[in-house]
Amino acid sequence: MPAPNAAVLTAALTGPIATKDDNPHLPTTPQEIAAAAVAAHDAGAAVAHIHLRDEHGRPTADLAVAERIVGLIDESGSDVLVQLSTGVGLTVPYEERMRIVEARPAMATLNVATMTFASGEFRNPPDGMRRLAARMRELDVKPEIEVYDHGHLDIALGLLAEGVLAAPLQFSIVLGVYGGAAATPANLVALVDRLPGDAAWQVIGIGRSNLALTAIGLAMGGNARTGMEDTLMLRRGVPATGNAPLVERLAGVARALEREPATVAETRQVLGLPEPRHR
Ligand code: KMH
Ligand code: ZN
Repeated sequence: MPAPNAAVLTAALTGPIATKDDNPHLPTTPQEIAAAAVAAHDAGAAVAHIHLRDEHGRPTADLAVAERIVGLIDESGSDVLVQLSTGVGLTVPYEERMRIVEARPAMATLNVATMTFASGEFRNPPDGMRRLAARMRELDVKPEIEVYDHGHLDIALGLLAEGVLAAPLQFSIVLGVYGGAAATPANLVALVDRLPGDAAWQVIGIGRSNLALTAIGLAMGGNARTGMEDTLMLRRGVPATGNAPLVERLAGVARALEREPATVAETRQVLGLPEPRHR
C-alpha cells in the first residue's frame, strides 16, 4: 500500500521548445537526458517525462533515440519510471509522433485536441488521437492525459464513456500555455472538480506559475510536475542549473505539506501501472 499522503513527483526534463541557447543546462543528448532522469529520481521524482531530441537538438520521434535513453537509464541501475511524450515537438508530423508508444514505455502522453500553443500550432487530430489512445490500450501503455482547458476534459471523459480510455484515468492539468487556460488557482479548482473520483491528477504550471501552482496542487491532494520543460528558472532571475534543483525544490514543498514523495513502487500503485514487465 502506498503511504496515504504519498505525492507522485514527475520531472519533465527537456520539453519540445527550449534550446541550450535558452539555458545551457537543458539536457538534449541521450546521455544528458538519461543522466538528468537519474538525477531527478535521486532528488525525489518517481517519473521522468521525456522528449526526444536528435543530434542537432531538434525534437524527433526516432524510436532508436528512445531506446538509447531507456538503455542508458537501465544501465545506471535507476528504476525511475519513463513517460515518453507523444507531443514530441510542434513541427513533427502526427503519424511519426504516434510511433513513440511502440517503445512500450510505462506511460506516454495523450493530448486530446488541436490547439494554439504559444506562437505555434499543436496538432492532435481527432482520428489520429483516437487511434493513438486505442494503441496505447493495446500495448498497456498508461496514458497521461494532458488537459489544457475544459473542452479537453470533455473529450477525455467522452473517450472514457466510449471505452477508448479505461479507468482509472491519469490527468495532467496544464495551466499557463498561451492557447490553453491561464495559470490561476480558480482554473485549477474548476478543472479538478470535474475529474472522476478515481482519477489521479497532477498540475503542470508553465513558466512563472510553476512553483505556486504545484504548491496549490499538492495542498489540494494532487501530484505535481516540474522540470526544465515547464520552467527554465529556479527563481526570479536565477536560471535552473538542471532538473534536479527544480525537483529538490518541489520535494521540499511536498514535505512541508506532509506529502512524502512517492517511491517508484508507490507510484505504480497510485497510478495503476502494471508491474515492471517494461518501463
Ligand atoms: N509542454 C507541454 C505542456 C506532451 O509532452 O505530450 C506540451 C507537450 C505535450 O509537449
Ligand atoms: Zn512534454
